[in-house]
Amino acid sequence: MTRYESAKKIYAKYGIDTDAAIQKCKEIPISLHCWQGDDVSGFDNEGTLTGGIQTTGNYPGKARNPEELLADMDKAMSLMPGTKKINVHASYAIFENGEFADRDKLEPKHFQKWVDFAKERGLGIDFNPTFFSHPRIKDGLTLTSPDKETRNFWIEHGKACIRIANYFAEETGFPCIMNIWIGDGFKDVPADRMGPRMRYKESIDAILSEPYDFNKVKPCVESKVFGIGVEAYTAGSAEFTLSYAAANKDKCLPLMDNGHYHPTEVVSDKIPALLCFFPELALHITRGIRWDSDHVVIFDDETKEIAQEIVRCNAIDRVNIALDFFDASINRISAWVTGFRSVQKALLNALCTPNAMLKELQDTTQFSRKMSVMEDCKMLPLGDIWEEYCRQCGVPASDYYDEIQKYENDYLLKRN
Ligand code: RNT
Ligand code: ZN
Repeated sequence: MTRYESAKKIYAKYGIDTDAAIQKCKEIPISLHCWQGDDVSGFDNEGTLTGGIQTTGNYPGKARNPEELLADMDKAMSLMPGTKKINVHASYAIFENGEFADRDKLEPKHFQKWVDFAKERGLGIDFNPTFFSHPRIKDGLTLTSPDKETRNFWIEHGKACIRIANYFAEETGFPCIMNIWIGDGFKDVPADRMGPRMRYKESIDAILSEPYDFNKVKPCVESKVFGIGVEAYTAGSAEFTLSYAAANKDKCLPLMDNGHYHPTEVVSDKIPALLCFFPELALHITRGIRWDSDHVVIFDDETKEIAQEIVRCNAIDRVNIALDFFDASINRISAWVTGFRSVQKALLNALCTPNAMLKELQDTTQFSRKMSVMEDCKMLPLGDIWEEYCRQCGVPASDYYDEIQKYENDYLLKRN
């Protein structure tokens, strides 16, 4: 008997069909963020990263242009089991020689290379307007700026991005999740908290007045509790964005980034709360550490619990999963691969959990037994299921770093 066959028997005792779990896991799309590959630099300007986010570290080999970034994404994806989408930021527009369009003037053609790349690989594309790292940000503000011209510039950017998101959906045949996140906020105690939020609300209204088919283009609003340099206040707080999404359910979704809440709040608990009200929602899966929201995702308790809730709530088709982290202190391809695989492990683990049995124990108030079964489940041979899953997907189940090390030696180290 192989290790998989023996593991399969053990899981069967809990009523779990591991073949079905593997099959299901293969089908859940996870959106791979392009911005891990170049420390969120983008291609449209030379300036520094702003908006309250930061990358730290200067590991060699960062992608310097579209060719390198796409090659690196390909390498990373070759080590990831399961279904991928790619997640592109507007600052990653690819201009032909000498050409340039500012963010308010971006057009679908500036993203044609991304579409070609996605189509050749059968991938969907998600999209993000980029409201950071740009000279038109006035005093740290974009859509909330008291200056009308500044606001309008960014509204035009948002509208241009809806048109581009629509182009992605049309070309790839997959819906495009288009996430609105702004870093607007204040370092110190504001004198007016509501004003910027009212302007933000009106600005999102204006962006979403651009026509789109909500089945194809799915705008989201992402909240954040604070950013670097905007410690006292962010306009797009949790209450603001969630209320906006709730009040505009016919045209946008709430997006939760699990690095954007107070440290003892957990997104795993918020998922089932939101599912009671929203047909669909979106996630940025990340790993928060103290003040930072963007560490590489690992196979830790909260990642497992997020996946558990998606599976337990039977919400695989209702939760749009994307990754969002950026670490410049380690091999960037390894960061992508480890993060993506961690979410896959968490999903596989959730699919291999006897949820119906555990729910029954809860509903019949057998809490001691429920606890003991939950603890037993932690010792089940998930590694053997993972091994089989990776085998079927044609990727290594472990030791994937050797492959990355080789790529580093052959390509990355030659970039500096
Ligand atoms: C920042 C938000 C946002 C960004 C990306 C690059 O805190 O999480 O989603 O990370 O848009
Ligand atoms: Zn995010």
